[in-house]
Amino acid sequence: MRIKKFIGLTAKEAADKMREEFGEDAVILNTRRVSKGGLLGIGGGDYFEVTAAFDEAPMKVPSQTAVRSRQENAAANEDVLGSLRQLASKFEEKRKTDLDQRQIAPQVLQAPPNIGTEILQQELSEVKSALGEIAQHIKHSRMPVLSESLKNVYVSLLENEVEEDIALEIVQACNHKLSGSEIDNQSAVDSYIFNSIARKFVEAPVRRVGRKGYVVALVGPTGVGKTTTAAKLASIGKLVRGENVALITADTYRIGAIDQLKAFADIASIPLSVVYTPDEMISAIRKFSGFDTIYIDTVGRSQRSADKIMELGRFIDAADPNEVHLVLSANFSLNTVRDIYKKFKSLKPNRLLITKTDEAVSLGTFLSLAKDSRLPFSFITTGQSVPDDIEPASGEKLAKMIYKIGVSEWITSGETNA
Ligand SMILES: Nc1nc2c(ncn2[C@@H]2O[C@H](COP(=O)(O)OP(=O)(O)OP(=O)(O)O)[C@@H](O)[C@H]2O)c(=O)[nH]1
Ligand SMILES: [Mg+2]
Repeated sequence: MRIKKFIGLTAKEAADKMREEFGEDAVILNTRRVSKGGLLGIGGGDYFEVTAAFDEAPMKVPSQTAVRSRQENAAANEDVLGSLRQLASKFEEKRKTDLDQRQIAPQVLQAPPNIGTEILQQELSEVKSALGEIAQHIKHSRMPVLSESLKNVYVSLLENEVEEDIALEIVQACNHKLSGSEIDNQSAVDSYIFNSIARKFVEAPVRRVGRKGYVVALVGPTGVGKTTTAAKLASIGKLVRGENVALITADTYRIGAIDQLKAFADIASIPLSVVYTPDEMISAIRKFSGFDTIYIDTVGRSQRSADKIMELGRFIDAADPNEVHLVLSANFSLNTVRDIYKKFKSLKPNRLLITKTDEAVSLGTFLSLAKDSRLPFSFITTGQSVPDDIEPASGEKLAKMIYKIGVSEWITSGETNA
């Protein structure tokens, strides 16, 4: 997707430039008038700025229903664009008149605000708000023909970083499943949407109790919180579940990495082994085989260095873990998350673990990863405190973090009362 700003003396001129370069499929994300002084912001060199996005990826073949709804949307957008053009020319006329007046009688316009300027100001703000509404319509151009409540859900999902295809799938299934009266009932819609998001996450299999020498390894890019999470998991194992736990670190690369885990292991009285080679990993696993759980912290690797990930793979193979958690920060973009998953797949992760959810705006991105990988999510971490800031990642918990801007909030804020 390309995003670009187009500038013109009028909104129409900026939109025309956009269409010339991006074609008719471009989506306007924002339209604004940039004021450079002058009376009421007019006549001082103002210009219009249209921010637009254009998807360069090849189009997927849409379903019949999607084709129909897109055709309807295209027609609706044409209307909307027509209105936009009309408003833009009205705005342009007003601008010209004002400029003319300024040339004829500058002394009048430089006078203190009077009733005339108040009316002008009011009209300008009406035009501005109309332009805002139109931009909002165009922004969600793929929005299918849906009831008001489902439209709000769709927009809310997109704003929570759920991919457009997944958001469409969720609202269309809801539209299909619920009866007419249920669709008008906000809590019925909310509960359907919430449950369908929760069901998209696979539950992690339950570990068999009483099995000794269970090995859990954490892998992932640099700085995501692997060491902190290993410390949290080991402390909970020891303090909450009363297990015999041991720690192994294979991070002998980063300065201070060993000291970081050693300081924690000393305080928590958990044995720690530092391994420099895959052979030492085999020995350490053997040494701790009588322990209930062995947690392995590994060196952070950039997804861009395939050879370093391969080298890490030799340590993981030597450990032969029961669980390999791919640790990802909630702050990552969808593209980054996809790239990391692709590159770390060779380490055969069988769990996904999300850190730093306390810093993230939304977890919608992870719905896409759940779909691509079909892997269960094990834990989410919610802060830096060891061991408090960690929770099991149930489907409900994740759904709550994705569908958190409930439609009910929109209604109370008055946005859907029109
Ligand atoms: N806000 C927040 N910070 C976290 C969380 N988990 C870890 N951190 C912080 O993230 C930073 C990096 O944590 P580490 O545990 O050292 O990360 P790492 O993945 O082991 O890093 P490398 O070993 O360098 O790859 C530290 O400042 C942690 O306190 C979390 O859930 N929320
Ligand atoms: Mg670390």
